[in-house]
Amino acid sequence: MLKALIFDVDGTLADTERDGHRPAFNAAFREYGLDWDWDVPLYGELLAVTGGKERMKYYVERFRPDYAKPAGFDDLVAELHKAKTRHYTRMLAEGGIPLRPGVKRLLEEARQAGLTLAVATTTTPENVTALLRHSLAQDGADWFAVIAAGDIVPAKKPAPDIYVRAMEQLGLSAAECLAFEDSENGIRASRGAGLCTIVTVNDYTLDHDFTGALAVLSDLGEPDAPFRRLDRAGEGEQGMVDLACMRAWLG
Ligand code: XBP
Ligand code: MG
Repeated sequence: MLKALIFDVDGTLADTERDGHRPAFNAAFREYGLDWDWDVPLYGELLAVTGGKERMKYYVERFRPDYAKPAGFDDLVAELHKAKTRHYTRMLAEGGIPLRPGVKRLLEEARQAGLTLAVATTTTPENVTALLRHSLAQDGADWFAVIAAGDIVPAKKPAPDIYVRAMEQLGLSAAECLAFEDSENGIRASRGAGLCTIVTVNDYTLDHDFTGALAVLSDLGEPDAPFRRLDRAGEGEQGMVDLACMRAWLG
């Protein structure tokens, strides 16, 4: 019995990584006088690690053996991350990043049908509320009964913890929820929490392993621009993810 939809944010609700988080990181690096610059392909590699602070540390370890870490490096990373969040939320407020095809339509339909909406993401809570306010609706954050985000669980995706936390807060079991993800780390987290998962891919995640997905799609689809189904079970299928479609896939 489907009662709630739980959404990942980055890459799933909107294509925030390449033209949102990435330039926001670079702006923070410039602000702090660092010569770090994350271009589009490098950022794709860095996405292997979820969480902005964790990603910066991974970059230094893996790509900058020349960089001499100062004493209090963790504090510097925390400061850089605050600056990055400031740049990112400003970018959203200034022009925003549009929601992906079908997202607003599905959220509206689900609300009208009385389904509960939730978020389970690695990103910082301010980033989620800014995206929902500027790209969904002024009261967009209020559409969601639960926003589970950022550091509230120590183990980030691919660990299932953030989904487990969201379901605890919803008071629902995995059988009553459906997850939406865009990445391999994301589906490992949602499947690890026992959730059926619909995947919408993006340029960074096209080649990821989505074993166990209910369906892998180009996007959620709109009436005049249907999704293309990419997984073997339904390859070639076209349509629009709505309640009837989700229920049919869930059987
Ligand atoms: C999102 C992330 C985040 C964002 C940056 O992953 O990996 O790290 O890139 O957010 P997911 P912060 O979509 O799987 O939740 O800088 O706020 O951590
Ligand atoms: Mg994602």
